[in-house]
Amino acid sequence: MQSKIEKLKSGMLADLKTAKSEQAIKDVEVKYFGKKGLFGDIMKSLKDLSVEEKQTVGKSANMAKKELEEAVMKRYDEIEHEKLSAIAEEEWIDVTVPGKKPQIGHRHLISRFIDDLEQIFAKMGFELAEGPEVETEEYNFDHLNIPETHPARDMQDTFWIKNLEKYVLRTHTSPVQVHYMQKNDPPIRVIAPGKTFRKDSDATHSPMFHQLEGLMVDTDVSMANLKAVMTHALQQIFEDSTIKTRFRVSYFPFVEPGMEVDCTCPICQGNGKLPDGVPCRLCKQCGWLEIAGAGMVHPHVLKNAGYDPEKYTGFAFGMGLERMVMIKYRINHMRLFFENDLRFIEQF
Ligand code: FA5
Repeated sequence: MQSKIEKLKSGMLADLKTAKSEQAIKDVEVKYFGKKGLFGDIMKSLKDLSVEEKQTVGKSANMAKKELEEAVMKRYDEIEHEKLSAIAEEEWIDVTVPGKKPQIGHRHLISRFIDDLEQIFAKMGFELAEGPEVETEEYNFDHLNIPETHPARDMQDTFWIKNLEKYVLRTHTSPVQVHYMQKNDPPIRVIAPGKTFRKDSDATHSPMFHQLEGLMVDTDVSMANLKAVMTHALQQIFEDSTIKTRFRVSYFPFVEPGMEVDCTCPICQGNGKLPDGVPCRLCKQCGWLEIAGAGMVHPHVLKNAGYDPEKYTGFAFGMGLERMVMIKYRINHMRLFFENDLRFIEQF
């Protein structure tokens, strides 16, 4: 009987050794400890033994069972360990490898320039105004004193909205003047930065570009105010307090008188040449750069907005923002702003 127990024990230990999965261990358990298992057979045969034999054989049978149960638990642990080792082998991570730095973007150069302008004008008491980019012909032209037959409509070659008669992509930010004046009473001091659209495309012109409109209306606003605001703003923009401005007569139907605002070239300080005598390429040696259109708000425009032109006067100006950024950062082609080449964008 003793040798039977020993044989059964070594048989079960050998089976456990070859069991390679949890299910295989369970099968071994059933084979030996199950209802009809081999261990059960031995226990059943105990009844045919004498009392003394029953005691010794029963004792060694129980000890063998206990040992085998421990062997089963140990085999389960081994299988679990093998499983985890295989996973660790396959899915290991080298925590010493340096991490990949996430690429952090930033706002576009033009957006940041608009932020700066908002700050500069806010300090002079200018609030922000907005208007739609898809504009009616009425606001883009008529309210600004540009009638249907006026040559200015040809000057600003326009994108018309298909199937929406009389709607255009605004060609300038000036319509915001009228929208704002219709909704607000004087005194007014606002700027309106935003996108504008024209059928243009070359090194200094793009079909979509940005302008910043300025408008100040009160009972006694004069050109002196316009000059002071423009000069201070340009000195802040180019971070150069020696910048001077000059006004040249020009024509915009919505202002009277109308003018172009020039400022001294921030590269050659208005000298036309650099300190070492090299001719200034930016201003083409003339010492001045054209920066904005401006003028005193035309009485018809004040009237279209519901203001009494006998009582109120105002100035307005409109700057092309890409042009100013090109001057400030020495950028030589407008296309660079909008082709989304990161090598360009990341420089700023
Ligand atoms: C105007 O658009 C007037 N609304 C400005 C104005 C406002 C005058 C208030 C008087 C009172 P102009 O067409 O000149 O003006 O355009 C102003 C600026 O926009 C130009 O000096 C130029 O810098 C910029 N600009 C015009 N067309 C383009 C374009 N296609 N691409 C980039 N910038 C442009």
